[in-house]
Amino acid sequence: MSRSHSTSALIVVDFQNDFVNGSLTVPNGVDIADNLNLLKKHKLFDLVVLTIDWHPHGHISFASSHPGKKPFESIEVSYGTQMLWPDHCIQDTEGAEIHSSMHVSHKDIQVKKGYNPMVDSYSGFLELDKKNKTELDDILKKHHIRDIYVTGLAYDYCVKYTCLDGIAFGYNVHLIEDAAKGITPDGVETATKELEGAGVKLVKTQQVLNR
Ligand code: VGL
Ligand code: ZN
Repeated sequence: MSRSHSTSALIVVDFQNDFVNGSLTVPNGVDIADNLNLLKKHKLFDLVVLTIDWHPHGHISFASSHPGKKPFESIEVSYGTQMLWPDHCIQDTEGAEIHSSMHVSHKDIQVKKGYNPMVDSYSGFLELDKKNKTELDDILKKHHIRDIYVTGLAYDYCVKYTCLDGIAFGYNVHLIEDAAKGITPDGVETATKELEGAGVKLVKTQQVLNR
């Protein structure tokens, strides 16, 4: 942030129509829009990155791609267990657009993920098979970012994996807990323990704004 020594980035994960109010709605997800807008408005961050879940039709994570399978069942794939989802965030559809409750600046950098038909990508950094990186790490490195502040949807999936990979890639990771929402309460509870164990710092929007 501007008042601290190290350069920092705000990362907003997957604040897209299908997660806010669409085929894979995260309960109360829309409620974080106010905090996201506050965090963005105060120009506290050197960089704002918006990750975009960006799936082709027939994506491996869609239940509809696996005959006989239903959303929220899981299957075994080459890289482990894959949870199956309703079709969501299909490239160039309205469901993949950023939800209009969040203000988007022309300076915000958008990073797409999940475009590989055969591999899902929860993390903004790395696909689930841990082979292919997105552009995120290179963008952060280019801007000499050391601290990342992660927000968005869903806490128990893409936010969690982005935080864990952030640690693995060597960043100081802060999760702004009142600027993220999860798919299930149990998922959020388990994720929180895992994230704290991994060294992710949990903070609140007001603490960040007052820094
Ligand atoms: C997400 C499930 C499937 C997320 C993305 O953004 O958390 N969850 N694709
Ligand atoms: Zn997805």
